[in-house]
Amino acid sequence: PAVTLIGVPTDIGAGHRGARLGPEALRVAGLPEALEARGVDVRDLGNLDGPRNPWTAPVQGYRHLDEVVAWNHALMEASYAELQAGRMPIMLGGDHCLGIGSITAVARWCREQGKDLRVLWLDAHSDFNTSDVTPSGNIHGMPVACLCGLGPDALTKLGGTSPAIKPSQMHQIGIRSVDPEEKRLIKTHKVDVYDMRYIDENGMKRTVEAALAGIDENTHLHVSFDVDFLDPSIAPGVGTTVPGGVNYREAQLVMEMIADSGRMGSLDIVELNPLLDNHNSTAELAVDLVESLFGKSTLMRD
Ligand code: DIR
Ligand code: MN
Ligand code: MN
Ligand code: MN
Repeated sequence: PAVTLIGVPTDIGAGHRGARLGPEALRVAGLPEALEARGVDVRDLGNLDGPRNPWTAPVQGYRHLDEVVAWNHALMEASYAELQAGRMPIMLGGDHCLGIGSITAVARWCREQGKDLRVLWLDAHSDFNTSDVTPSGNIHGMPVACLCGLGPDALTKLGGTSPAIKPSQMHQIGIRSVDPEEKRLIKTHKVDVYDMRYIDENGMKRTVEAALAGIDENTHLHVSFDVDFLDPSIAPGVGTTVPGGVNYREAQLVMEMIADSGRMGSLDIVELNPLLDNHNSTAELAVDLVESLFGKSTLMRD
């Protein structure tokens, strides 16, 4: 496989500053070398450019909307160009508002290629807020709603057509923090959510099987990995830790099962905040998990 790393050094959509350092922390943790060791052809595009974070208050329910649009626009173009070139884009975030640009690019490409896009959203949060219901105005809490057509035109129509995806294409695992009105939206739009209770009751194996049910050779699987999916005890380096998260073994199983599916075509790694990390250990864990996504497992299996 051929991948392209796209660094997007911004925390423009987040409630804490520091995720702008995520791309470099992932490189320092050895991400390019780890992929190369798996036999992957790696190209590192370096970091995209975009506006600085003005750190201002929300305006009509959105913080930094213009800057969020600018970053996502740049990312969408870069991601789409890599897909066109036959390479798998791996977006190194940056906060999760960048999922809008990343997935809009993938959705557009899949539409043109006649591929079925499915998104696996690994996160503690559903990220389905809108400007009317957001408790914070932080756009990293809104990307899934934007992708499904709920949000400002500048974000919902980033790729021309809106919505970029249907809620039925979105499958979320690890969820344990959803705001009250966001919960209502998730139910209304019937997003497929496997929350922590589902995982506790059914185990991670059955959870991933359910989230991947029905995929075939024509499926393009986009994995959007918010590092706060993981339990804070193993992944402290994120801005919004939520207790009761996915443990190391469960995380490794998810990644290995995705690798076994053979269908992953694009990946986001977001919300890593090195300023809150313990000597880059969260970045190192993320690199471990990406190795699993690319087929590393303890034993030889076929
Ligand atoms: C909260 C926190 N739901 C919000 N969201 C996220 O502000 O919308 N934290 N995504 O990572
Ligand atoms: Mn998120
Ligand atoms: Mn999150
Ligand atoms: Mn579905």
